[in-house]
Amino acid sequence: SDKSLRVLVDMDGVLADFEGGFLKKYRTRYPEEPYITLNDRRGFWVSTQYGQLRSDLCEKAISIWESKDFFMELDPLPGGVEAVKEMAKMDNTEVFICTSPIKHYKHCPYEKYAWIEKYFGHDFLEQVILTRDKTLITGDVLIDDKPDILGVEPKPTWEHVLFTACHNKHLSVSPSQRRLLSWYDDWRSILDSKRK
Ligand code: UMP
Repeated sequence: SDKSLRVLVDMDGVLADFEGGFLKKYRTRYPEEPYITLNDRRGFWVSTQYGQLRSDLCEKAISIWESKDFFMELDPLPGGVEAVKEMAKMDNTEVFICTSPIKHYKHCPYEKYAWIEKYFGHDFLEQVILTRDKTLITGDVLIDDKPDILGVEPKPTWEHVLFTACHNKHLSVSPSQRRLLSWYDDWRSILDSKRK
């Protein structure tokens, strides 16, 4: 068992509190508009559910994460930074943060690097993968809160472990799909089960 395990860890909704940060800034910027509590969130796309609430709220939602400082000011999710640091120190374990930037590129890619530098340090920027297609990235495990991770590669190398989030907690996933309920759940066992 000297072969390295490669773990890909998603950022928004797994390490950084995208949903909480969104709701706080949306309510501050649009105090008179209706909103969706985290408990009532369904579906990965915030903009889709806001658009269903009222059609003009789709673009108002988008305006929040397209704003300067949105990604930079996201709070870390409980236990995530500590877990990734511990993982990165384990023998035979490579960790990469694998995250999809929005196409409005003015702030998001810069702020994602700055966030990772702030919480993990400058050297950890070596571990960052920005891609809109995670199926192209080779790894043993991908820890991600998006239920359907699709792209041009029909057979990705990784096993997708679904990280529980407000928008996916009610989903009944296929029996073969494993979940990580939070960073206080047993991520070490998931990694050990993949070691060769
Ligand atoms: N995002 C949207 N619209 C939404 C919700 C999220 O564009 O309704 C963005 C935020 C992240 C990206 O930049 O999508 C999701 O990236 P991953 O978590 O899949 O890496």
